Amino acid sequence: MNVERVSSGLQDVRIVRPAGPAAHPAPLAIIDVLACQAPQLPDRLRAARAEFAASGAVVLSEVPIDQDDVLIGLSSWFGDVTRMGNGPPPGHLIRDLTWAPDAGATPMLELHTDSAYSPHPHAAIALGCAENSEGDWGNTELTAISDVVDLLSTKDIAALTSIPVRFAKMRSGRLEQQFDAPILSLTDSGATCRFNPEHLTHGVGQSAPLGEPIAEAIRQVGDLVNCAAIKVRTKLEPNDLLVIDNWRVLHGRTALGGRAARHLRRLKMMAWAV
Ligand SMILES: O=C(O)CCC(=O)C(=O)O
Ligand SMILES: [Fe+2]
Repeated sequence: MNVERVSSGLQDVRIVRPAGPAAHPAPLAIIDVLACQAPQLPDRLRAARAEFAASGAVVLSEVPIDQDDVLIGLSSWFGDVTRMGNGPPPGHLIRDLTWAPDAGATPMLELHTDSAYSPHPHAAIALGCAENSEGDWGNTELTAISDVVDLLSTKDIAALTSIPVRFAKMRSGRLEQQFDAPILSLTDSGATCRFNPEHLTHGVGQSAPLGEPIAEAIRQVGDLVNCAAIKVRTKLEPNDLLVIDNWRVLHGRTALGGRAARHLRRLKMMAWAV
């Protein structure tokens, strides 16, 4: 897969709202407001959405990441922004993911689907970059599941599409949520999957032992998602907003460390707008 960059052209735009305890305005109204200041925005959003539909991921650049309304408005162009599952509880429309050098090195995050343990995993997620680590730290990794399917054997595909496995979410050593489902689904419009090594390890630990066909197929997926020929590694720059289709593209990141702080702003979408 490729991850295209589309400039939003919003670098100098600021939303000015009347003072007072206003609720968030309707997301599409935010886009209207932005388009008055940046008339090229609707065309660029259409281009970004076409790219998202084609490849499952796109980077909108030159986004003022510090403006919550802008993040919510732009993300809503791709799906319904939700607080659900953007926690830990209570969920937030925008969740700040921060790392500072005094936290010490933090291991890599393996390629995964968000909320794989849920009956209906989030449709999409957006990661806005306020600041990022230096060098090879904190790089984003992406793998399209369609590329994995192209390399899987017919036998493994049969096991992955027909045999449910358990995904479990633990919090503080206690089971929070679990769901049994096949890892892979093949439809006329392409492949979708749920795959999360952490939730799979917890889930499989509590369910009946897996038969060899599905155990072997899971090992194959685990290897293939990390195959250098199909995995994309990219570094989010400040003011980038990466939007990922959570059903078609797995995401992860390299380890955190180094001297520079990292700050991403995460939004989650329940349903696709396209
Ligand atoms: O830190 C990142 O780059 C990604 C974070 C992530 O995937 C997550 O919080 O689920
Ligand atoms: Fe994630």
